Amino acid sequence: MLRIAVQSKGRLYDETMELLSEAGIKLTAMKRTLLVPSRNFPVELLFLRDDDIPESVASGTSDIGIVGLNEVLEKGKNVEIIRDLGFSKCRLALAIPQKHQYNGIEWFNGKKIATSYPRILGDFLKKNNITADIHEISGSVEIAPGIGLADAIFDIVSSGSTLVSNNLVEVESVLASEAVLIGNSKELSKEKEDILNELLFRIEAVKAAESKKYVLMNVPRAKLDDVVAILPGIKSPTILPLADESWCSVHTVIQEKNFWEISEKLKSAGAEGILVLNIEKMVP
Ligand code: PRT
Ligand code: ZN
Repeated sequence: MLRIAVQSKGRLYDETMELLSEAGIKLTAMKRTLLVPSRNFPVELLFLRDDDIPESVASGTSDIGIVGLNEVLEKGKNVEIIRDLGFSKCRLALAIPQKHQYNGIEWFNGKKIATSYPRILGDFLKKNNITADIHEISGSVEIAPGIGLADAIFDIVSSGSTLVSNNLVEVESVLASEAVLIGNSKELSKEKEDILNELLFRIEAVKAAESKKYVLMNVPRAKLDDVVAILPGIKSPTILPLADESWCSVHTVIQEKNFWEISEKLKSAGAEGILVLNIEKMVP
């Protein structure tokens, strides 16, 4: 049985559960107890506050964990990043009141900065030879300058709207973060290692499918070469006959981000009835 530490509630929860579910891991009735085993895969989930996940993994209480990179770096525990998971993307940034003129990082010399991330901020300031007063607070960091508690803040930013509504402006982006899968350096038993490898294989299949679409279209046989030349398929596209022998059906997989550009070219090359489908998993 492999134990995975996950956030019990909060911003990481939904997508963590979705990823595990897409990897085929079903839980026994989710009563939101602390430790929930899967009913079809040899893992159990330990539900924790995100702050406690790095320590739980470092100490070996959990074998692996899913948590924000920001939390991993701030806690400074002895854990390894196994892979990026691509969700809960955000950044840790320095922000100052809009009314100030900012002309470079020296602005922060002698200033008081409120943050919940004193370690990451301390390292950043040191690297840039800035001497500032780090004021650690655990929540509502963005209101600190407005109430005279600090001159600036160092906090998580996603859309930036929290900064705007507190009359702050981002001036230095320090760390790009996202959810990561972490493990510890302790050697896993053969049994746990096999489970982890199977889990990673499944995560790989889910992630590989995420950015891709299955595309099918009808193409006049006479235009087939032109259409195939446009398609950046995984290998070569599948070509199936249609009842009308002068036409065929072409199936392939493309990167979603390329879809609009390619679909224009396909239409002008003669493709019709282009269908785009989601792919659930891609097993290499
Ligand atoms: O209770 P627990 O300790 O488990 O949770 P928590 O309250 O400490 O963390 P939680 O659930 O708020 O966030 C968990 C993780 O989500 C963080 O550690 C980040 O890795 C990630 N994440 C992604 C974010 C955001 N996006 C985010 N926007 N964490 C916080 N925010 C905050 C941001 O600071 C701002 O105050 O959300 C607010 C809205 O952001 P804007 O920029 O979109 O306005
Ligand atoms: Zn937390």
